[in-house]
Amino acid sequence: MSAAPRIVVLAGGVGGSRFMLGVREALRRRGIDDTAAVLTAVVNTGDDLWLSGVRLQPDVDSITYALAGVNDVERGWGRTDDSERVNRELQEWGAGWPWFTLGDLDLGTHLARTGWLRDGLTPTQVIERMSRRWELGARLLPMTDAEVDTVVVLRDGSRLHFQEWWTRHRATLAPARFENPGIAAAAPAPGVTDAITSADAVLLAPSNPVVSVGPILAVPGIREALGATPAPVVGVSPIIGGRIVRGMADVCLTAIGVETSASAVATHYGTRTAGGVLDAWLLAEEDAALAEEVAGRGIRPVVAPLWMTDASRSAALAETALATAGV
Ligand code: FO1
Repeated sequence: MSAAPRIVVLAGGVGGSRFMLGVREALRRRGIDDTAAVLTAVVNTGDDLWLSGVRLQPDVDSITYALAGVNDVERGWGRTDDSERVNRELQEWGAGWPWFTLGDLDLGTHLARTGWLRDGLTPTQVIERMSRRWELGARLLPMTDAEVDTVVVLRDGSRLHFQEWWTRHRATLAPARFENPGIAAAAPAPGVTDAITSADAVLLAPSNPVVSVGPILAVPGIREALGATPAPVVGVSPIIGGRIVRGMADVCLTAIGVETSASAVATHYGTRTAGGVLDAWLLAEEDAALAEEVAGRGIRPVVAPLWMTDASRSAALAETALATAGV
């Protein structure tokens, strides 16, 4: 392929950020300077929430901050070198959630976003505007402009926002299911289906299959675009050696009846030849024994090192994903 390949990544927060950094770096190593012209992330917005009058988009912000190099790498969310003066003041007022920290710099992002939303800009337009501040080297699109924040329904029928379940209860309350109210009537954000159907490769980041990639696939039209695209669709397992890499995805998988294994997640996504979304699946070397099972589901297994512990490993993984897609 002579022209730079057009790549679409379906992405959640931490796994999505690291993988996007890897794909951007892999493209740069191929001599592609204007990566923003060819690399698009379709980002989960199911984690979004309103808090203290501002709109938060955790996965969008994680990816933006990571690509800008201003993210708090250790914590996995928010800005590096942030302070919490405003947060303490909010606590004094009894506003917001005592278990949920809003950093001062991060709050600047939420205030700017909320102001523009109130001015009538769509989330897509706000993200486009926010992407201009830094050289991100990628185009970020929300999966949808509709508000479809994830609700966790517990076994006793009570309902709570995903962020309360995740950050306050650390996913210890057994969920019966996850819902995204309004998603059945939501549309993909402008540009999403076009990006997928005109891509040369579509990659599923190693993000939470249930609450990150799940909501993206649940937006009517996105699955169809994945089914229709001539581009190969390659997924990266978020499970390494039978364990989740970080976060509490295992609880989410158990809730929807999927085992925490690289092959079970591939089976959950399914093969494109039978209404699923995958052509190929990258498994960790630790899970090489599961490759045959994945192949048996009609998905091409590719065994590769999956740990994204530094920029060079992330780039190598991204290069393997691109090569698997034939670009
Ligand atoms: N995660 C936490 O565990 N505790 C927090 O106080 C917290 C604050 C926070 C603020 C802004 C933001 O964008 C993300 C934040 N996160 C926090 C991360 C977030 O809750 C989740 O890790 C993701 O939504 C899951 O992908």
